[in-house]
Amino acid sequence: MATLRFLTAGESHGPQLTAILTGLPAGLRVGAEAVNADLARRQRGYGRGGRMAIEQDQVTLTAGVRGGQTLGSPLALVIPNRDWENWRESMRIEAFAPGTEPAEVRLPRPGHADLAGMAKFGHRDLRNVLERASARETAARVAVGAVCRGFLEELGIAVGGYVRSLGGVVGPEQPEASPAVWAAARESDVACPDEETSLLMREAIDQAQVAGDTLGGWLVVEARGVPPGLGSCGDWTERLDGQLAQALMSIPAIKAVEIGLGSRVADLPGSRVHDPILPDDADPHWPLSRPSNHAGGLEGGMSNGEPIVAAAAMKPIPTLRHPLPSVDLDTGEAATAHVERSDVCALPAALVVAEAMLCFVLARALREKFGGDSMAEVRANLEAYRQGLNAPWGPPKEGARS
Ligand code: EPS
Repeated sequence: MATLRFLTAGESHGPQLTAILTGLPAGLRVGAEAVNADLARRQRGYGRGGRMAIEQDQVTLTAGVRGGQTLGSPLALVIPNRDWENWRESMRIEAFAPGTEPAEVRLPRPGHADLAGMAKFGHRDLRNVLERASARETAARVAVGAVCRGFLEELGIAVGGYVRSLGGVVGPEQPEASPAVWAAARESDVACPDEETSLLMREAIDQAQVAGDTLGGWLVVEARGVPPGLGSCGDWTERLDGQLAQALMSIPAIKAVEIGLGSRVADLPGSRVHDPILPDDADPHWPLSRPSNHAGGLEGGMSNGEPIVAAAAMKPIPTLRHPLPSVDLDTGEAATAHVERSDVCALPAALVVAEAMLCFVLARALREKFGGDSMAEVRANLEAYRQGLNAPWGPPKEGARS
């Protein structure tokens, strides 16, 4: 079935993260090396806490691959948590013997899942909420995204991104969907392609750390080489912009998503928002060009052949070393929120997660449009579609062809 889906399981301090990805065609080259490269990128980043010194994320592929290629069966990916060694007792799978229960977390952190999760699941110990709400889960998404990235690359589609602003420090405007910008961002430990801005961002993180505070920012994710016509205007669930917004918004701590010009469209007249369509015979299969890409590559819920450009705003991490007011759930009295080891800023990591989600959403849309059970079939279907885009477009008018 050409429906791409994935599930993840695993607690932050449990034994491992597990992901299952179904719906890939057979014959896609997959290996731990490419997955581990993205996992390593997600772990880097100025402002991470002590946890990243413990973890060295490495994937094991345990199903769906033979001889370095997918079989067409579900893929299973496992990432052990090295920190599990330190949590074996308090995170044990088996029942706690009476009298050996670990100390409970009872001081909900404003901005975290603690309070709502307690109400929802009926947990006393907030650790039962925070273990899964933790962004540790995103390592599994990055593993899935890396496999999807490999699928996209085989079809000539590249995905990258960068950090546009961090803690209010805004970098200079960057050229759109530029592999050089993506490469420069990969060299920076704040994922910013501009060196001077990177220094200022690091300073902002240092200051936040001293103040016991945390920082967020804006990240940008982009894709080049996406064929027009992915997604659909036919049904609200099929709109690719809606799917992308949901995928990015589902990343922990993301509070806003923009596509193309984003919220700026609200204040501009249509003549300055919409991208003109000009004749241009550089590509015989698509003989037109767009002098601007304010739409971010998406019109009517479909890809339009231009680069996909989306941005996401991450809020500052809610675990504060100088905690905010909260309520002690044992007494109902005013207290300060729970404090535990955490990150000052995880924006560079969130960028890698956002790239992974973009890879997944595009791979799913390609699977839906082009089907196929083997890579050869997918490639042939995509190629036939591209050939069919030849101008003049559209089926011939009745009686126009003899
Ligand atoms: C997180 C808290 C920190 C982060 C963690 C997310 O972990 P710990 O509580 O073990 O110090 O480092 O992120 C990861 C473990 C990761 O792999 O990204 C949280 O509370 O969300």
